Amino acid sequence: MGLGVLADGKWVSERQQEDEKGQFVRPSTTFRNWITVDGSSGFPAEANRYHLYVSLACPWAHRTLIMRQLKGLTDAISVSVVDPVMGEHGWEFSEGPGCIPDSVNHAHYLWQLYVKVDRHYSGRVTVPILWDKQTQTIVNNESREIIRMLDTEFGDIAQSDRDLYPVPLQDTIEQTIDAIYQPINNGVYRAGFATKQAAYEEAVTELFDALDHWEQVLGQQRYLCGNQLTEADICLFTTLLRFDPVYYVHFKCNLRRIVDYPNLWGYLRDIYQLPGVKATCNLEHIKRHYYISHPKVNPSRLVPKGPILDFETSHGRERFSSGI
Ligand SMILES: N[C@@H](CCC(=O)N[C@@H](CS)C(=O)NCC(=O)O)C(=O)O
Repeated sequence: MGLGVLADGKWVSERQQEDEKGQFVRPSTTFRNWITVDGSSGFPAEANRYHLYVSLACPWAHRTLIMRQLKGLTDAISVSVVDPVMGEHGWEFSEGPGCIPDSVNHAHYLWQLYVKVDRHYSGRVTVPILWDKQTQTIVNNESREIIRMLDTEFGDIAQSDRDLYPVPLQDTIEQTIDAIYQPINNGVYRAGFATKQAAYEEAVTELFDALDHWEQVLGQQRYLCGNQLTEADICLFTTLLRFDPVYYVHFKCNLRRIVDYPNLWGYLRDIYQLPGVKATCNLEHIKRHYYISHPKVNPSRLVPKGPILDFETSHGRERFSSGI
């Protein structure tokens, strides 16, 4: 059993996800509408209108939860959390620890939401999903775009005036998110889901070259784009958090751990310790999801006990700037 897919509105519990070279291919997401301050897009920013469907295990969905916290949008945007284990029916809702059932659509499986929006939907069923309760549709299911909307389009509804996409840094932020995506955010999956040695080695080499590069950068400045926290940092953080507990072992990304990189490790703790971030980090969900949901990678489905990690120790990164 592997990852499933919708075909003409019907759930199929197995799909091919690598090409003939054994390389993992991630198809692009399909719902790409925008919420805007002025409502010109048809989806005006409003409190209590939008809902996020997330998994606490998923690095892409985790980005949106962090942004919701940092922007002070927890009262305005509600959330459902799927069960960490993706089984025969894909993501599903449950009453397990840390899970929040679907109070909006009362779905049992996540694929039911995609079919509700499009009876003939074909494609992957992924989190995160940004849902519009008013028109009962999926606004967007691409994390990079969802965090941008939460960051820039909610005006006074956002209780924090923190700006993670400041005008002078916008080009740098876009370039940085692009630069980390393929080798790092997607790179761990390219390594872990590769089915041929060459594909795996290429992914791992690119991954560690990129980590080495950002380790250098973070020896000079507090965050990826300078001394100010930006969207790019949220995008990197969710991958780094999962690295030592999961990717190092499960996805065979084992040249080095994040704790072996002094700057990346301090940076990871710095962001973890920002008010609101720790509450979004659930290592139980993270570990259970990966080790149990990918029987092709881990047929025994045993979840390792370790590693012992302390994200709470002082990180010393104030030496670069007082922060945000
Ligand atoms: N490009 C998407 C990727 C989302 C994604 O791949 N989410 C994973 C969870 S980590 C998922 O739901 N996978 C289910 C599947 O592939 O069937 C984003 O950034 O939002």
